[in-house]
Amino acid sequence: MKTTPSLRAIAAAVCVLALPLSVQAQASLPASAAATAVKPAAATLKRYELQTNIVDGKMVFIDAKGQVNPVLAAKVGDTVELVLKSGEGAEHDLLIPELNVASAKFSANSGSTSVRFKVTRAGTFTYYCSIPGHRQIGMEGKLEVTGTSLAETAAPASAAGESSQAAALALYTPAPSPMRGPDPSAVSVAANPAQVPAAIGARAPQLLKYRMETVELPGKLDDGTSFTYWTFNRQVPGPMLRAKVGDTVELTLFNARDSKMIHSIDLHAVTGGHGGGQHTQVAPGQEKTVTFKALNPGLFVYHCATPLVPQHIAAGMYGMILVEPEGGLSKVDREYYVMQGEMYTGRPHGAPVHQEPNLEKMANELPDYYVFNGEVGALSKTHKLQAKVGETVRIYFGVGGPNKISSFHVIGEIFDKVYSEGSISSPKHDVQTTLVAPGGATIVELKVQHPGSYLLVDHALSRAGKGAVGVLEVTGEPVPGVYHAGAAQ
Ligand SMILES: [Cu+2]
Repeated sequence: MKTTPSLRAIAAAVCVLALPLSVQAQASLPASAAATAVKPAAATLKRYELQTNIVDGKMVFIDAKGQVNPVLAAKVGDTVELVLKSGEGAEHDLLIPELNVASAKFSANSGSTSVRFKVTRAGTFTYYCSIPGHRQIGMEGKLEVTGTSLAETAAPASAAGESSQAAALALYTPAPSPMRGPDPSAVSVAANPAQVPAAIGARAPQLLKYRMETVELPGKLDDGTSFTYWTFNRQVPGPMLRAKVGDTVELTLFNARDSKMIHSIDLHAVTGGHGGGQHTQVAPGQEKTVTFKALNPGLFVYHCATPLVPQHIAAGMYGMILVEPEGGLSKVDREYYVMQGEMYTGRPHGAPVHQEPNLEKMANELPDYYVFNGEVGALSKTHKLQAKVGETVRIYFGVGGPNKISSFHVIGEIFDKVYSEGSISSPKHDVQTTLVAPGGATIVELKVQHPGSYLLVDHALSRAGKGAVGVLEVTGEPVPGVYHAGAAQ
């Protein structure tokens, strides 16, 4: 088993405790009494210390001996105490639904927690972490209870089936959280679409160094509605990265100290290592670095690749990297950076609350919101796109998703050029609407020839009512003959 240095340090720190620790819970009886007493139940306190950590890319529980997801043992009548600590810092809990056991949530910030329960049933029970995705990526083990189930508390056979069903449901349905009003500290997380790195053009390959920070923060989803976003650099989408084919990119990902989750990055421009996702699973307060060569030109999506991946994406963890071809792209007057995503919330669209993610809706692909640049109004109120008549506008457009295809369209304009699927080698011309896959991108270019407000939409137009609307504001004098209201002159 490969262990990280931090894991070894943790194991060293706790290995002085011989575990499981068996403590006589009953006061010992005098010898004479013991000889004549009715056989007492050998009730003991079984104490286990479990730390969480990441081992070989999996999230696990580790006991004091370094055993991963250890089998815990107890006898009917025992009291079991589990002392739980977050080794890598992220938030977790421990559930044994069949025994009605649930710990409080614990993280580096909360410190350790413990849960104590008396075992009344024999059998093999599963313990696991109920944070979405954590069980699937490894956080589960067994509790084996020997002896005879106590008659008065033994569950009927059907109850076992019901409780395992409940456990399965718990996987996708986090405990309901009380409804609360919009978070007053929520800020705008909308990325400014005009923040596009400068063109690179013709030059020799270089080493580029990027550093990004994953931050969880309350953001404004809409007027009067907030949401806890998970972001790259406090914005949605994360910053646009720009490189040239042949460049080597060194990318460091730092996860903010106050994060509750592990985060990571998978860039679709990367060959190997799950796009970087394999080697960037980073715990709160830590950082990791990967280096890759930009082998293929194109516009590529990046996203967090930590389970539950669609949950991390739906919370805002996506962005794009442009890899310019040899010689760069043609010159245009303006460049913009726009991404579409959809969000699944506990309350309906428009509810004046702090919205919580709803994983059941996510599993069923029934979003409440569709957004450009992270929030409702990001590109129609906060950051409108601007251009002047006669200019050529290039839009780098991607879909974070996690699930929905975009039918990208600009009302009242025609794309003169479309680099379909972000592939730069052979553009299409004269396109009305272009399909963009989740985890995909496109580059569109349009020469604007008439003043006005042009709407950016997903032409699955019900989605405009759920937030997916942007504005390209074109100013200047109309070009004669292009368009006018009324009869021909
Ligand atoms: Cu993440």
